[in-house]
Amino acid sequence: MSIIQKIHAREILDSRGNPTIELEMVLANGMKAWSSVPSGASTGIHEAHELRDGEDRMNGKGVRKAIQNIHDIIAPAIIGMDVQKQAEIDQKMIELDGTENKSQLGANAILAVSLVIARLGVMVQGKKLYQYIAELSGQQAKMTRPFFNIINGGKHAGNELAFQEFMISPNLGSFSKNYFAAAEVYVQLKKDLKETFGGVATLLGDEGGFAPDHLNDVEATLDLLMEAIRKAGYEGQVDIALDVAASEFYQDGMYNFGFKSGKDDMKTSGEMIALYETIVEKYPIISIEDPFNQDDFESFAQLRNTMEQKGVQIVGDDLTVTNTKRIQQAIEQKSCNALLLKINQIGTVSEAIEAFKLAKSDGWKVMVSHRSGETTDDFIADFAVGTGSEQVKFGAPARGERVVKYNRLLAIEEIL
Ligand code: 2PG
Ligand code: MG
Repeated sequence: MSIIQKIHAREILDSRGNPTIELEMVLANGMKAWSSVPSGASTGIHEAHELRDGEDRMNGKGVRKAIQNIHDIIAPAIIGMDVQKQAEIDQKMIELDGTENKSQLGANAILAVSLVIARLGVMVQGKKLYQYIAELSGQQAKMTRPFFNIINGGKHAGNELAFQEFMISPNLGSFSKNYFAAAEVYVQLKKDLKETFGGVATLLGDEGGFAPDHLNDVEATLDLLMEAIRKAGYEGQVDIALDVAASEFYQDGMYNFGFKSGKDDMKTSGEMIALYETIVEKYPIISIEDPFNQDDFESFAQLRNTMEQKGVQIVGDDLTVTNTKRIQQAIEQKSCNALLLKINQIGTVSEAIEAFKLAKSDGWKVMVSHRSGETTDDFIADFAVGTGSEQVKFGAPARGERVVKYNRLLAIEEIL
């Protein structure tokens, strides 16, 4: 009786106050589940299409058309199908859409359905979601290592910092130890910022990290992190990761560090590489995401080549957009050795698993990621454990839409 009987979607708000989709599905046996869909701000141009209404209402960001597509086109096609047929249902939606980037129905519409199908598929089988994902992906479920974004810049903050994310990753042997240590560093950093720069420096960016208004220098920001780590008592036990999100400040073949202040400060790719070399020597950096523009496979490869020996991973996000074609190109050009995996970049659970597998086939690490605009849906926590992905980033160890995912990992760790 795992037959889909009813689908109802509604417009809700995400963590930035923008509309997004929440969806409820009911089976013939009375089982029910819900899903909701996140949304990025530093969105890669090659991502699947997020359908927005584009009218005056809600700054053009309404999702009523996407919801109408769910009710009028997707629902009639999949009502009556067995919810356990994830791959078939995902494929059906891809065909109904018929475009390369899901622009007809909207990747947001398709994703809401794909996520809830997985949730109900597992309920029917009486399993945990991560177990179900492990079966779908042919992997062994295992705990993952968290990366916490505690200083926000780029498109996620009103400050002048060009780099988007400064993440800490404690390495204390278990998820729960890493989680609580990160929270201690986070609170210490807040104290330090307040004492040194005043309360305004503790205002937050979109992912719950601090967004100090006076900072625009990469090394000064890293120094603040190192100081908070030391004072919190974790010196030598916390690694650092960066998401440069370089496409956001790529202008005319150069990188404009002054893109938010209006005072141009341009660097070439060569100067970017020199900057990365310097900070990797000085700080315990183990991961750099999107160090160059989203089509610059060559510079990525150049950096990967030098960083690999130093134990620093190069992560593709806007470059690879959880898309097997882009990942294939990155494999051929040796552009990355880690994949940032965002299910909504591609639009279905099945395709996200394909992307995962392809990255793995070349020995990459996988980091499962939230979006800067989030909901309280914690699906990606189970997805990370079920695929056995080595790493996750869900933002700061603070704010409801971020901690709901980390808290889910705490519960999974108890079971595992
Ligand atoms: C990123 C993400 C998530 P956004 O660039 O990695 O941190 O940001 O969702 O805005 O694309
Ligand atoms: Mg990114």
